[in-house]
Amino acid sequence: MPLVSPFETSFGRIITRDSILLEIFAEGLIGIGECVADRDPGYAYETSGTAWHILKDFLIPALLGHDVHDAIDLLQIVLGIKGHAMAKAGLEMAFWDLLGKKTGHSLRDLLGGTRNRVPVGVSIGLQESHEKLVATVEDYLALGYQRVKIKIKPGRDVDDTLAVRSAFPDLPLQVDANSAFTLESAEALIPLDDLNLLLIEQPLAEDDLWDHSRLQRKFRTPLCLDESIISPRHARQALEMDACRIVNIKVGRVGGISQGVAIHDLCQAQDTPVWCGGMLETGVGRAANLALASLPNFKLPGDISATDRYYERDITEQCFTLNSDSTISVPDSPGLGVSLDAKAIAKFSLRNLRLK
Ligand code: NPG
Repeated sequence: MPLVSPFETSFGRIITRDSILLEIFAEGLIGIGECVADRDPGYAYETSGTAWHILKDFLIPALLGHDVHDAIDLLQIVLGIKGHAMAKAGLEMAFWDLLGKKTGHSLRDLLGGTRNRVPVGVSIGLQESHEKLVATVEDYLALGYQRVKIKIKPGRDVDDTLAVRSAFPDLPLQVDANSAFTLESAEALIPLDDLNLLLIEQPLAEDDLWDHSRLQRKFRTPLCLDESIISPRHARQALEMDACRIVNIKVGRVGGISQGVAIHDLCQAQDTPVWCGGMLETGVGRAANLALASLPNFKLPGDISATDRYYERDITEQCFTLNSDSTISVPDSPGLGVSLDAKAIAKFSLRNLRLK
């Protein structure tokens, strides 16, 4: 699916987005889910290719014909399959949608969400110049977004952030390095501490909890971990060693909605705020993000923007729009609360497989 504008991060430039859409057929109902693995292994090791393989050859065969009562059951069935969180999460999302449709409850209600609309922000990729960056921020503020995240990488860090901060002194602003620094090169980020940022996201490598805790000691600004938090256990360990003070939760990265809820609960018990990350999802994954972000400890705005920030044409019949208070409304029909636009699916489909 072509993005309305290219999205550039420290790990590369995304121009079109691939995703795997899952449909589970059971008891006359269809549950839909989205696997957010990207085409390239820049953000994480999983790709749409590895997810297709793991789903087709392992996860779906393990599930077919089983009685599955809840998400815990589902995760139990796939427990022996190591890793591949995004593949598992796509399947689990389709299961939640099915469960919601069967019981007549929205995903928000199934999860115990407490809000009808959730605060959101916009994530802005690396731009070619400071002028372009500031102009892009301005455009999104004019659309009503009240929180901005910018991407940084070595050599494009403090100056970029300073340009935005100088132009918008009071803007709730955060930066995301997508693991592009080392403990040594992250010294260059120290001046960010004076720019009143909400957080600095994932400066160091994903498998580097310990160095994040060494780095956090040098900053007053909270570090936030994204790539490093791949399970509730990693979240607990990160908090125990003060490797971060805020946690980003992404359904795909943590292996499913129920894992996301577990991390939410764990952080809540320790007074650590969480927020919902985004992966340029289609309307399917966006609906799941909104339901998750309606839980009470999602204290910071999510990377969940309106449909038109990503796609001219989405694959769901519903579009998400920004409310005037920089929130997006959480779907309240059964399950994810979205339905597929068959014509859009036909237009964008690259391949198709049905397993019985
Ligand atoms: O609004 O969905 C969004 C994009 C938010 O910056 C965003 N996502 O590193 O968190 C990230 C980044 C991302 C995009 C990661 C695509 C992986 C794939």
